[in-house]
Amino acid sequence: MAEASASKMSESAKNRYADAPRNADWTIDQKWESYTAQEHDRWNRLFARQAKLLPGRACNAFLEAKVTLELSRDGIPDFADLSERLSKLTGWRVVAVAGLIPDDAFFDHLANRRFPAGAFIRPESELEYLQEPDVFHDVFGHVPLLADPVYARFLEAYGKGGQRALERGQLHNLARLYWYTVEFGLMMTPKGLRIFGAGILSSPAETIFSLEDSSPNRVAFDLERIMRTKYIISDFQQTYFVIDSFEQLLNECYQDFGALYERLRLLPDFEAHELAAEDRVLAKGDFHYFNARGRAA
Ligand code: HBI
Ligand code: FE
Repeated sequence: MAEASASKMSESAKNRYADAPRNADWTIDQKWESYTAQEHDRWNRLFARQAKLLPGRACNAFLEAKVTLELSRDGIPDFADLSERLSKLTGWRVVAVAGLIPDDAFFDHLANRRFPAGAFIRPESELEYLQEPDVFHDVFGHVPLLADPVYARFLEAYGKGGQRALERGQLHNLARLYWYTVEFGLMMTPKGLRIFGAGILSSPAETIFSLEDSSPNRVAFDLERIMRTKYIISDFQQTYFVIDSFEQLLNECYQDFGALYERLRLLPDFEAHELAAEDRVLAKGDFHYFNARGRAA
């Protein structure tokens, strides 16, 4: 009994929304007025660090939306206030959740242009990296691109695709698409590589690593290849996939996934560090960062 309460304690100590009463769709009340000065200050410090690093590294759509959505306002955004501005642009709204929610609820929200964002902010001790998506990862990392009309349509389509993948029992294939684009995607632009993945946009270290380190592979986006590629959740990516545009991402995903899923069933997976014969390789990684840490490579 003691351990359980201790781990529960650590969960709710880290995330004061862990025990918040929730609705049937897993949303909770953000209770914006309950944020303390310390929590707003932590957001401001996380924001200031990335606001300095991202110009010249994040894609234009992100940098423009950060301004349009007035994300530079002081402190943690009030989701109702932010949703007023966002919904006028693309119909997307931001709804508060306590943390990860069941896949079916998650996809239903995306399919209806509601982005479920964690209401808690990471503790000082986990400023650099945390597993659970907190308000900085979700709102600073994911929300700005929802102001881009093409990306907004892609993520809604992803939500609908997720519901179908769940029914087919092939969610793991679709989760890889989310991971290597929505979370860790790069984009090739006339000015060079730019970031659009939220997991990178909300991480100072990976912002630099993903664009400038010689360790990882960088491979041109290929939907089937990505759906066959395993991923690591506890370290930088060993392979980054690069799209040409959000239009490409949307068009590639407007196909009959049923036939694709059938093919995937018969094809072997790729490890996160592997290159495939059919890859259009933009950069072959030398893996020095991963080898130095004794990671598989
Ligand atoms: N819940 N709040 C939240 N945020 C996520 O990113 C999330 C989730 N539940 C499920 C999930 N992601 C993934 O399993 C899907 O992307 C596959
Ligand atoms: Fe995320």
